[in-house]
Amino acid sequence: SPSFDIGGATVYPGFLDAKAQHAMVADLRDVVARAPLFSPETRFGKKMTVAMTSAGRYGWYSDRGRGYRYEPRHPSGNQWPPIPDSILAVWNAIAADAHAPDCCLVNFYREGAKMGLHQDRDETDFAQPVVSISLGDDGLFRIGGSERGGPTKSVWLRSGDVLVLGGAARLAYHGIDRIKFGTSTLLAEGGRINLTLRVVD
Ligand code: MD3
Ligand code: FE
Repeated sequence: SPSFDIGGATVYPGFLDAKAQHAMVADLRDVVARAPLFSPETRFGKKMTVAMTSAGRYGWYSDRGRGYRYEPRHPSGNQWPPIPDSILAVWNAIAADAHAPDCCLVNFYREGAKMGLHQDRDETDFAQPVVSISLGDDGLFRIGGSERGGPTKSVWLRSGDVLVLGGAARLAYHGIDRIKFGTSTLLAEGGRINLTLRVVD
């Protein structure tokens, strides 16, 4: 399917059909059963509005004081569950030449949740891309350059869309300004899921 560029990122609209999306949601229900969603606190002790969990060798974690980092275990003390094959298949279709991902961060946006502009730079090799998969309600994605305060562009990400962040876009500032709650029937409970596949180390 045709792709387009936004701020150096490549968007593949409708990369996943309805059947593939439902299969992925079923796999994610197993991930969340083994590694329950939690809302991390920033370094400053402010609770994030997005609920998260992870799959893979590493998971993303943050708490007051120490801030953002990757951890080999869920806060329960258990290892993160493996990344489901349905999700790895997207990486293999789009980023086959890159290293294998060792983290799939699962972001769950309930009504009113958002994510401020930030860079992802806790990984060791910025030559490795990040692949993002959107499921459920529409989300307004914003991307700028590699310096804070520069111009930004926005695009609505819809269920089944896939985004690849490579090259200069890998260090771009980006975030989710808002979601349009109730725009998709994929999730019975409503809301938006974003998966990001990453190479941590
Ligand atoms: C650009 N997630 O988890 S996905 C994140 O929709 C994150 O939940 C957003 O930003 C979400 O860190 C945006 C698109 C995305 C993901 C990773 C990137 C864009 C990116 C890494 C580098 C540059
Ligand atoms: Fe990010």
